[in-house]
Amino acid sequence: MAQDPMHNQLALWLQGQGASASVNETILALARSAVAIDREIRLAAIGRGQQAQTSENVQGEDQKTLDVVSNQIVMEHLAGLDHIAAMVSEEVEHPILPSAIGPQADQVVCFDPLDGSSNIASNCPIGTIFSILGVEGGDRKISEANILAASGKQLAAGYVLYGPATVLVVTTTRHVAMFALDPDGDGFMLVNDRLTIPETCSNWSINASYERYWDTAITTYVRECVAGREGPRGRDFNTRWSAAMVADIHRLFFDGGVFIYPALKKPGSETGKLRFFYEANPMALLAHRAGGRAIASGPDILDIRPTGIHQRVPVIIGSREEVDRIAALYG
Ligand code: P6P
Repeated sequence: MAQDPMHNQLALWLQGQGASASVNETILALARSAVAIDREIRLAAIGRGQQAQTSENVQGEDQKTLDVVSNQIVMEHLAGLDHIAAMVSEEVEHPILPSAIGPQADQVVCFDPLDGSSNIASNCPIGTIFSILGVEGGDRKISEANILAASGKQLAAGYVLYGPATVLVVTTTRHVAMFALDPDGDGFMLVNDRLTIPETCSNWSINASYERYWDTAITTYVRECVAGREGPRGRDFNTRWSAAMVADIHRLFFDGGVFIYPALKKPGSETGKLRFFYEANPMALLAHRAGGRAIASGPDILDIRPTGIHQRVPVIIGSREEVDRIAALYG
C-alpha cells in the first residue's frame, strides 16, 4: 500500500491491524476526503467554498449545499480505486457503479457523506460515516442484491466527526482507534489505539419530543432513567441529544451511555429514521468492537439482513449493561 506521507500514523496503524492493503487504501482515501470536507465546512462558514445546487435527496430530506459537495468529494476520492465495485451513498438513490470494473473489484463502500447537516447553520457537530463491505470479485457489474447479501461482511467501519477537533474513529479487524486531524497539515494523528465503551453509564440520548410515538420498552426505559435515584435504577441519569448521530455515538466512547433512535408510531418512521447500510451497521460494528452492544429493538443490528440499500432500522447502541436492559424490555 502506498504510504501516504500526510496520513503516516493512520497508515502505520492500519498496517498493524492486518486488514488487506486494498481495505487500508480505501480508508486512506476516505481520510483524504475528510480533510477536503473539513476544509469545505470551514470555508462555507465564511461564505466561500464550492457551491452546489440544493434540492431534495432520495430520502425526501432537504439537501444542503455541503451535503452535495461532501458527497461529490467522497465519490471523487474513491473513484479510480480499482478494487471498489460499488458505492452506496445516502445522497444517491441507486448504487454508484464504476464505468469499468475488473476482477479485483471486491469492495462496496457505503457512506453518509455529511451526517447531521441540519446542524451546519448553527455550527453544531456534523460528520461522515462509512462502511466497507466485502463482495465476490469478478469482472461483472454487481447488483443491488449482491450488496444486500454483503450486509454482514463489513471489512471496516468508521466515522469522521467535524467538531472542535476533527477526529476519525475506525475499525478494521479488531480494535477501534481514534485519530485527530493535525491543523498543521500532517494528516490524522493517532490519539487512542483502543477505544472502549464503558460498561455502565449515566447518559441516554434520544429525541424526547417523540415520546408519544415510542413503544412500551423505550417508554419504560426512559421513565426509569428519569425517575433517577428515587426510581428502580437507584441513581440519577443525564440526557444529551446532538441531532447528529456521529456526535452522540462519539460521546459513548468517553462517557458511556446509550443512543436511541427507535421505531416511532408515526407514518414513515415505523422502522425509525436511521439507515442500515451507512449509519446503523457501521456504528454497530464500532460499538461491538469497543465492548458495547447494538440492537434494532429486538435483533442485534449486526444480524439484520436488509431488503433495501436505504432501509431504515431502529437503533439502540451503547454500554452493554444499558442495551441489555432495553433488550430485556423487548422480551
Ligand atoms: P431528529 C441527522 O439528520 C440524523 O440522521 C442523525 O444524525 C441524528 O441522530 C438524527 O437524524 C436526528 O433526528 O429526528 O432528532 O432530527
